[in-house]
Amino acid sequence: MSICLSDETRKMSKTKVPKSIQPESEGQSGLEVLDRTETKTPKMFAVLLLNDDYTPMDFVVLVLKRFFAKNEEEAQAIMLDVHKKGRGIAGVYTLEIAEMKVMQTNQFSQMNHHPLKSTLREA
Ligand code: TYC
Repeated sequence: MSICLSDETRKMSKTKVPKSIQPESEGQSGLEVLDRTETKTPKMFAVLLLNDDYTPMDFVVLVLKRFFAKNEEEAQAIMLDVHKKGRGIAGVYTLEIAEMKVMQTNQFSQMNHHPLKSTLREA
């Protein structure tokens, strides 16, 4: 069984939960006591932007602002880094969010007839 826990509580995995804050035992309440060692921090994934020779720099900056919540200066810096090095990190997210960002980026680029592509890498 899993439960939604705060980040603080996640870090406490394997620590014993004091009796005073444990739910009543199964017999009394019908609920089983939660095994907190089962909760894990999620894997994180970097969304990478790939360089190409044709996508306008302004369009890459727009993508970084629109889908990756970057401000103008951050977006310019990431775009130039990708332009010079061939690829670079647009943002780091859990798997489902990272997959959504890749889809949004690639679809928006295609809609605007630019070859810009993004991809995923475990962080
Ligand atoms: N290299 C592109 C140009 O010179 C700009 C660019 C930057 C394209 C980053 C893609 O991910 C990219 N117009």
